[in-house]
Amino acid sequence: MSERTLILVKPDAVRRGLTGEVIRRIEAKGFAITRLEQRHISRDIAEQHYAEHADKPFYAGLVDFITSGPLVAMIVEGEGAVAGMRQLMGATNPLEAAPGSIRGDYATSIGENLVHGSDSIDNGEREIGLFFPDA
Ligand code: DAT
Ligand code: MG
Repeated sequence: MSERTLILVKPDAVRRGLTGEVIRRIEAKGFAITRLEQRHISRDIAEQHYAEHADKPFYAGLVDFITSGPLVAMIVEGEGAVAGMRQLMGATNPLEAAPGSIRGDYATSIGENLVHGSDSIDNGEREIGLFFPDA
């Protein structure tokens, strides 16, 4: 079934010049990028995006980080796109992410792990509604 997922190239990846590499991997896999925009998000959007983590000790740092510079937001679509993008991204902790995944190949810090991808179809639709309300 074709699905939609929200992908973010986080500010660390934009700063490091890895936006093109992330896009290349998504395209090479065969998923479609149907919306793409670079933007610097507000704290309000960041807090809504990460609302499920509001009670975690890392939440304040997470909001600071995701608003620390421009990010690139995308809607990615395709068969199994939610789980497929999680595979391309690798585990949340880059030190545990498999080599060959984006986090496994390019990151070491759990706080600055380069990419976001929705973890379920429902969360994907919620996050797409937040970033691309007209999509
Ligand atoms: P994911 O981004 O793989 O979906 P998540 O939803 O559990 O992971 O957490 C959201 C982000 O919060 C994650 O990408 C990085 C940050 N984070 C998670 N666990 C953390 C921790 N133990 N310390 C610092 N930051 C953390
Ligand atoms: Mg998550």
